[in-house]
Amino acid sequence: SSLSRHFLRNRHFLRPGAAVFSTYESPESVKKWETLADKELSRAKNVSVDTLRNDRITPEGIQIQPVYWDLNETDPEMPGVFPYTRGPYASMYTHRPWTIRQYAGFSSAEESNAFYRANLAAGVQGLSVAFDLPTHRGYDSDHDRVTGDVGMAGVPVDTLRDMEILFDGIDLTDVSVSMTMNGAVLPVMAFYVQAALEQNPDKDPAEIMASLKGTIQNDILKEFMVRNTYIYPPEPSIRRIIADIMGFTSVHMPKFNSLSISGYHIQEAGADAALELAFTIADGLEYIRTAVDVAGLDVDSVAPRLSFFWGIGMNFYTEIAKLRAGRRLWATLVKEKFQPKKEKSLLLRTHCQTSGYSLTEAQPQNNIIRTTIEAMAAVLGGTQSLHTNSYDEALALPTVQSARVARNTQLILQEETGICDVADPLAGSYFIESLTDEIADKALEIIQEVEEYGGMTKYIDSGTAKMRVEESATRKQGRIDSKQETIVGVNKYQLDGDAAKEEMVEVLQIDNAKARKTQVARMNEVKASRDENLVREALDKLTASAKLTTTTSLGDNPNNLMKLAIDAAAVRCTLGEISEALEVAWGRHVPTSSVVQGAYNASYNAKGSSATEYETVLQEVQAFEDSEGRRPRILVAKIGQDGHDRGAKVIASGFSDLGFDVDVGPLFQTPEEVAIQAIDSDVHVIGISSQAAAHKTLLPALKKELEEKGAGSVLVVAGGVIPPQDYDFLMKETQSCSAVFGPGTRVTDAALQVLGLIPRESQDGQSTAA
Ligand code: MLC
Ligand code: 5AD
Repeated sequence: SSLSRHFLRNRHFLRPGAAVFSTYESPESVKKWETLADKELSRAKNVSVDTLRNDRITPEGIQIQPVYWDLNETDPEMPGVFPYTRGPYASMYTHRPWTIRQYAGFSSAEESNAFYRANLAAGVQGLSVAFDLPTHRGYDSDHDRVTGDVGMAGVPVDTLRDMEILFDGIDLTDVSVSMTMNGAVLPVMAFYVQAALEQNPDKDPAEIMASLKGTIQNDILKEFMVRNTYIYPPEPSIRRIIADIMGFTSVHMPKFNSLSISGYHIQEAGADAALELAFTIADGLEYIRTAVDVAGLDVDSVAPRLSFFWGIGMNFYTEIAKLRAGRRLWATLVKEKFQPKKEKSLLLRTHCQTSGYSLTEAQPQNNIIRTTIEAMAAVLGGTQSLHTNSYDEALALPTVQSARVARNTQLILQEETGICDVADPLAGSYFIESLTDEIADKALEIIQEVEEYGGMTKYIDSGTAKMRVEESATRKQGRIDSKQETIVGVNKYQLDGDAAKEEMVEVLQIDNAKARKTQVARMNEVKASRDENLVREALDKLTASAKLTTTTSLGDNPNNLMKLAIDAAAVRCTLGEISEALEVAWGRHVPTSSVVQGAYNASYNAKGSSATEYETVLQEVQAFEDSEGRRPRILVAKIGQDGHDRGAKVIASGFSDLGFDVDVGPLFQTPEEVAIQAIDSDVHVIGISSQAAAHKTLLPALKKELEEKGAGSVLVVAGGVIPPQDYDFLMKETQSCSAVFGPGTRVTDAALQVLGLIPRESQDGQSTAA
C-alpha cells in the first residue's frame, strides 16, 4: 500500500552532484531524462544539463541540480518520462518558466487591446481573452435578451471588426492567444483565424494558419455540468462542433490546442479536488473517443493538442498532489484505452488559475496572500501556464492597479524566489508522494464509475454529475457557516464597523448602456458595408451542413463547420447570425434544474459543530408558518446571461433544509419572466443571484416589472458579486431590492434576515418588515 511504500522504507536521498555520483550507474529512466533534458535545453543557447549542474551555485556555495531523485531506486520516476507525474517536460522551468497568462477582457475591444499591449510590454508572455456573456451565448449586442450584459464580464465581439481591433498591433503569428469560448466557439474561432489572415494579406493563408498558436477552451461537457454558457443541445455540440474543430485544427492549425479540458469551473462550482480531477479526466477521455469514433480521426492527430485547465484553491498540498496525480492518470489511461504511438499524446499540459471562490469581499487585501499561496501550489505542481486573480475579485472586474499586483505576483515568483531552478522539487516527500497516490486512487474510482456508466456525456445527461458537484458545494457552505472551516475575515477575525470601511477598495465601474450603444453602432456600420447576398449564401451553407448526419470533421471536408464559419466571418456575418444559422438546425438547449436536499443540514450539524443558529432559524420558520398559515416561500432566480449558479444553488439547498419552500427559476431569464414566475408561484420573496455585474440594470428592471404587474409588495433581495459602492443605488436610490448579501454571508444569517423582512399578512395587512 502507499503507506508502507512511503513510511517504512529507510530512504537515502543522495544528490546527483555528490562524490558517490562518480561510481553511480544511472538507471534507464535517468538516462532517458538526461537525453531529453539536453535536447530541450540545447534549444536555448549553449545550455546543457552539465552547464546547469555546474553553474548554479548559491551564496552558501551549494550547487543546485536541475532535478533530484532517490539514488537507491532502480527505476526512479523522472520529469518528462512516463507516466509524467513529475512534469510533462524533462527540464521544466529550468529551460522555460511557465507562461504568465492573465485572463482579461474589458467592455470594449479598444480597452482590452490596450490592456493586452500594456501587459505584454510589462512581462506577460501570452494572452487570454475573456468575452462577455452575450458573446458566449451567441447573441449580438443588440439582442433584447442581453440588455444588461453587454461588456460587463468581458469583451463583446459581434463581428470580425471587433476581433481586428482586439488584436490591433499584436502579431497573431507570434503571440500565443487563449480564448475562453465554448458555446459560440465557431464564430469566435472563425473571427480569430480570419483576423490573422487579414493581418497578413500578402502571405500564404495556409502558412498563416499553420503558424497560429494558442488555445480554444471548447470544452462543452463542463458547460452542461457547471459553467452554463452552452447554446445548443449536447449531441450537436459534441458530435458536430467539437469534432469539426478538432478535425480542422489537426490539419490546418497543428500548433493550436483545440480544447482546454477544464476542471477549474468544476472546482469553482464547489467540487473537491478528487471530483474535479476525475470529471475532467473523464471529459478528456470522452473527447478522444469523439475524435476517434465520431470524426474518424487518429488518436495521435488530436491527443497531442488537448490541453488541460485546473483550478487551484487553498488546500496547498492537495492541489500540488492533484496536478501530479492528474498527469499520471491521464498518461496511464490514454495509453491503456487508445494505444497512441506518439509519446506526446500522453502528456497532460495544463493552465492553472487561482480560485475566485476562495477570495473574499471582506478585507480584500488578504486576497493577495491567498492568491500567492495558490500560485505557489500551481507552480510546485508543475503548471505550464498560470493566471493569478486580482484581489478585488469578489467585488468587480480588476482595476489597472489590482491587475498589476496580480501579474507581479507571478513575476516575483519567477524572478525573485529561485522556484524555477529545480524540476518537481517536492518529489520524494513522503507526504506529497503519498497524497499524490491517494488523490489518484480516489479520482480513478470516480473515473471508473463514469466509464462504466458509458462515459461523461451519458453521466452528465443523467444529472448525477451536476448533483455531485452541487452536493459538494452545499456541504462546503455548511462547514463554513458552522465554522468548521476557517476563512479569515469572514467567519473568524472579522473587522467591525469603521475598520471594515477602511478596508474598502476602489472598484472598476462599467457603463453598460454606453458599451452597448458603441457595439451596436459598430455592428450596424459593418452590416451597412457588406454584400448581403454573400452573407445569405454563407449562412445557408452553415445551416445546410448543420443538418447533415454524416461526419464532416475531416479537415478538408467542404462541409466542415469551422471552414464554413471562417467563410462566413470573411463576408462579415455577425456572431449572432452565425449562431442563429446553426440554431435553426439544432435548437437551443433548455436546462433542467433541481435542488440538493439534506446536504447543508448534514454538514452544518456534523459532530462537534454548534448548531444553535441553525435551530433558531428552524424555530423562526415554524413561527412564520404558525402565523401565516404557510411556510415562507422564496424564488431563487438568475436574470440575464450570467450562468454562475453555485451561489443560487447553495442558497436554494440551504433555505430548503432550513424549512423554506424553495422555487428555483431557470437560468437566463428576463426581468419580466422572473416577475411572472414569482406571481404565478405566489412567493413572498425573490432572491436574485448576480455574479456578472448586470445588477444595476437588471434589478431596477425587475422592480419595474413587479410594480407594473401589481406585485410591488413581493420582497426582492440580492446576493453575489455586488460591490458595496452599489448598495445605496440598489436599496435607496432605485429601491429595487431590500437587502444585499455579499460573498461570505452565512446562509443561516441570510435566512433570518429575509424572514424579518417579509411583510406579514396576519397583522391586518400591516407590514412588520424591518
Ligand atoms: C515549454 N516548452 C518547452 C519547455 N517548456 N520545451 C522544452 N522544454 C521545456 N521545459 C515549449 C513547449 O513544448 C511549447 O512548444 C512552448 O514551449 C510553449 O510551452 P507550453 O507548455 O505549451 O505553454 P503555453 O504555450 O503557454 O501553453 C500552455 C497550455 C495552453 C498548453 C496549457 O493550452 C494554454 O496556454 N492554455 C491557457 C488556457 C487559458 O488561458 N485559459 C483561461 C481560462 S479562464 P510547442 O512547439 O510544443 O507548442 C476561464 C474563466 C471563465 O475559463 O470561466 O471565464
Ligand atoms: N477579466 C479578468 N478576469 C476575469 N475573470 C472573469 N472575467 C474576467 C475578466 N473579464 C476571472 C475571475 C473569475 C474567473 C472565472 O476568471 O478570476 O473568477
